[in-house]
Amino acid sequence: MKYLSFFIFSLVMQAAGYADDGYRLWLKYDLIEDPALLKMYRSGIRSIRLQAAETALTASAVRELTTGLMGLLGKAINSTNKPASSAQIILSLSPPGGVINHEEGYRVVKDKSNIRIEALTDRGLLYGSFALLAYLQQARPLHALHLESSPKIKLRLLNHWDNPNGTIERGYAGSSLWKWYDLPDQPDPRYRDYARTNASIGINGTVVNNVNASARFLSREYLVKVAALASIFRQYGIKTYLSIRFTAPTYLDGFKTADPLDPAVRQWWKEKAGEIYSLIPDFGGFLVKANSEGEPGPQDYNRTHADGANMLAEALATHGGIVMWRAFVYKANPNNDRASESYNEFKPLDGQFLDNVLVQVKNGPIDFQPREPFHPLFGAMPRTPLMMEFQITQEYLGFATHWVYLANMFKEVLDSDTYSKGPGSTVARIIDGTVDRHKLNGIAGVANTGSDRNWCGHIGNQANWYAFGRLAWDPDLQTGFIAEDWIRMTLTRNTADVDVIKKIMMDSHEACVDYMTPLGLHHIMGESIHFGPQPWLARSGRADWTSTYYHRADSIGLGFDRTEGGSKAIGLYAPEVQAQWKDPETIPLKYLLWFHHVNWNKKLNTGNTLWEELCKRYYSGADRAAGFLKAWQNLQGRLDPEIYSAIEGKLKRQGWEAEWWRDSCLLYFQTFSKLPIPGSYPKINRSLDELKQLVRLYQMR
Ligand code: BDP
Repeated sequence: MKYLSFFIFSLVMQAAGYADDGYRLWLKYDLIEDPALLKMYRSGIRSIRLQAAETALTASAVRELTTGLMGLLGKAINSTNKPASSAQIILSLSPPGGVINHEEGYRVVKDKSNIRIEALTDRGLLYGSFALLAYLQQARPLHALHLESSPKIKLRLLNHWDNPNGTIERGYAGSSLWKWYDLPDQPDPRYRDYARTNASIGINGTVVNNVNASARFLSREYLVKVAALASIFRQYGIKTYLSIRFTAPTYLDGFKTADPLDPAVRQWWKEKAGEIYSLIPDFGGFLVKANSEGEPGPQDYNRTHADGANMLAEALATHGGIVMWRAFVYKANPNNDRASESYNEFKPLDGQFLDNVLVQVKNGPIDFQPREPFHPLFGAMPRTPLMMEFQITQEYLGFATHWVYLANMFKEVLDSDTYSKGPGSTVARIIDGTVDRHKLNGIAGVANTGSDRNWCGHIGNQANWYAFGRLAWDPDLQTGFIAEDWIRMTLTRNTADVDVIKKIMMDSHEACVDYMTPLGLHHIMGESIHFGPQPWLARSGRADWTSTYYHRADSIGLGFDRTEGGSKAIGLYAPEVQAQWKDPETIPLKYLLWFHHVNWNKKLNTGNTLWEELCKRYYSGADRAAGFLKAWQNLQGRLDPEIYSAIEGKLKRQGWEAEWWRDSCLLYFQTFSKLPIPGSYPKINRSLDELKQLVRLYQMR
């Protein structure tokens, strides 16, 4: 009721001319503007009938349909028990063995007189209802309605890096959504909107706290708070998971050890699991960052990652819970190549994990850089389900000031062929379990949400949350289609304007890579803040936290030699992949400097020398960012004014920051190449010293 009244309130506010602050994300349900279409919808949809048992999930489905249709059609569409001869939305469970063969799948069709949402389960009905609403929101014709879909990946999770004090690690959209001090007694109405939004894109799980985890989440005091969140999320088919601190027994119960082979420690985890499940019967399981960046783990007790994961897995197994053990580890060894570390530690453990353990691997071997080749573990651990970890929050892609449509980056990784079982063993087919026949499989995205009214800091980057969900459901979807769906639901249904926005989005990742880290460069950003350029960073707490470690610029050339003659990290990939990448003549230019140290004057297949190509990329990237602003400004007066100017402001900032990156990187690399920036480009009229000071300002206390 509370929710409905809020919704009506927003409708009234809108009708009164108040602008859109982005809160409603892609679930806007604004009145259909086209009179003919509105008429068609109104005559084709007059009631809703649930022809299945009422459960929490079907109740959510019906509630969402009622609210959505009220907005879209501008009139109340009630739910009824009575069959109608026509214009009814009927939600029913279809027989097993029928057209739908997946427990989360759905079918939404229009027959002669009614609209049918069919699924094997109440969860499928919920997803089908959202699919119908999305279809209507995009102003598609009723007579052509035929949607059939089922997810290819089983666990589709958000990971929140949210801390108990309300801050978010690498969060750029305000503070945490979870108000731990108010929970469990005063749940924020926003939790339901969070859950609805996730369900609308098929996300079925959420890890609510940071991987750098506080032990307090496992205390009874906090578990009760987590249970309050879980009780809301559950109504939308979302399971709740926790990141755990490996040494929790020492914090919470005075244990002297957290050794995973110690019987008392094992017993502690079993009892803890029992306690969690008594409060949260459908609890999902644990996410673990261990022996990584100072977090404790089994290696502190001379045990392996498998020992640690299996202890937890055993405690959760009787309750149906799982462990997601992260492979993001890299020892401080200045002589090693960080790109090989995680592979070297985890590959030998293949086959040693219990059945309810997944190893969660970041998309690339370093750390969520603007572009990385796929992580060499994909395809290399056939006996272990590998879960994908993408980062939706833009830690290394300009925070919430740059509009970067990450779907293209995700897709590039998902489509990469590992060749682990011959051609076609793409990363998508590894993580969905097809290649190595894993029933348990999953994908996670580090969330970009926060307490900002528009949830993501940048309204344009709401699309990344959306696209993550869509690709998690079906990694084979085309990113252009996803962008279009999102734009039509979020910004405009005008086809010409949709095209303008889609063009910006579709070039945005490539442009960002060009003005930040073109040609395979990586990890040259501002120290610790991970914002702005700092390619000159040569000293840090660890060698592999500097920039010079990665770009290796010298008087001869640029790039990290990871070939046989260098760090040999290329050898971690399948021979077919190595064959493409080992030769600087054949490697796709986007990965060139990731794997090769290339002479400044070397001619590339573009006809330019490396130096010329580098200049071209930096200038072109920054120019395109400026072009995004211009293209956007053509939309003035055609979009909601508040959304228009919010994004316009961000694009101005992005343009400025793109030039900051361009100027810093080119002036710095020029100190090695000693070559002029071709005169055809506008002259850089600031000094390297000024630019060095700039990033320092952002880092200053
Ligand atoms: C790095 C972040 C750090 C995270 C870490 C992780 O800078 O804040 O804790 O990843 O994924 O990218 O554990």
